[in-house]
Amino acid sequence: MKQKVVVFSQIDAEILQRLQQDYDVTVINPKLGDVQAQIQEAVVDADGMIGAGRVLNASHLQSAKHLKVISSVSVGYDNYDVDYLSKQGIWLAHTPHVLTETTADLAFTLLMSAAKQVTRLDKWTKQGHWQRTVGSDQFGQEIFGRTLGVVGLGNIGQAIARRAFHGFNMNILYHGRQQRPERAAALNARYCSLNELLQQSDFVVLAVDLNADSNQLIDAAALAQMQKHAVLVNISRGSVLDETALRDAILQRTIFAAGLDVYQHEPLKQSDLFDLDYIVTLPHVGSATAQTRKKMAELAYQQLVDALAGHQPRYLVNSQSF
Ligand code: 8YV
Repeated sequence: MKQKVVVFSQIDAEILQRLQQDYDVTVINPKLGDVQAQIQEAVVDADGMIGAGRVLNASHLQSAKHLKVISSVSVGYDNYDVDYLSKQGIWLAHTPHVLTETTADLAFTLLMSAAKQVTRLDKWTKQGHWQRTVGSDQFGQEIFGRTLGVVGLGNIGQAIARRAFHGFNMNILYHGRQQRPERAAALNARYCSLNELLQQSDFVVLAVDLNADSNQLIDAAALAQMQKHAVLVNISRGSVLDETALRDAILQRTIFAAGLDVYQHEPLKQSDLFDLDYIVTLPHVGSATAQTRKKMAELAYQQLVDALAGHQPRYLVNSQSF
């Protein structure tokens, strides 16, 4: 009898086909109505789950009596109740490393777009406002040789800092729950308090995991520490940043601009952030290239297969043995 797998979000078509060859697959389909109810029903005799971007906690999984593994097609795992999964002896696998460079590229794209006001000036030019040599209203910010503050020198934060250090000769500051001396040394990076980072940085990039310590970390008080020419970039999770406080800071011009790829509520169909020209908004596309999403799906597939065969997946969030 085939093991049962629940696919709880859209995944790569070729990977889905492979799963359907070897497992009894149920695909959760939002078009069929209440997703939570579909998941609660589908997991009753499920052995494994694969997908991303959905909250999965006790209320979704309490009927799952045979579940061995959730293989997430993501590096972030704040949408899962990890403690609950561990107590139930359910492995949670995720997909680090394969998306690091792609996401760092996107972060730097946001940094440069916000610094040089690409989206605002593109709109300005196409609307025919370019009547004479540009003035200070069209000026951007210097990047080369300036100071980058990375909040969270994890794999992605380190990759962003590498781009800044080697590509733009930037001075690197970083903050996080722990110091990373081996990573810092290669970048001539200096660990400092969050306040010092906010006060000293020309660019602040949020690259932390979302957890109890980082939730709403960048609030009005934090933003008030930043310099008027400073740029904030968020590619971590939306809840790390107080979006209302950011809106106020941009309107009051206490910071220059921001680049956002993640939001407190996603997908973001409408927001009062959208009418602010000094904020560049992207739709959570940090890892969104065909190549990287394929690598993520392949890795998540392999970790699911390994777990269902009784082998510990390579990248476990809750790596302790059960
Ligand atoms: C995922 C991400 O595509 O990997 C992550 O943590 O944020 C993205 O790369 C997204 O989480 C899927 O919903």
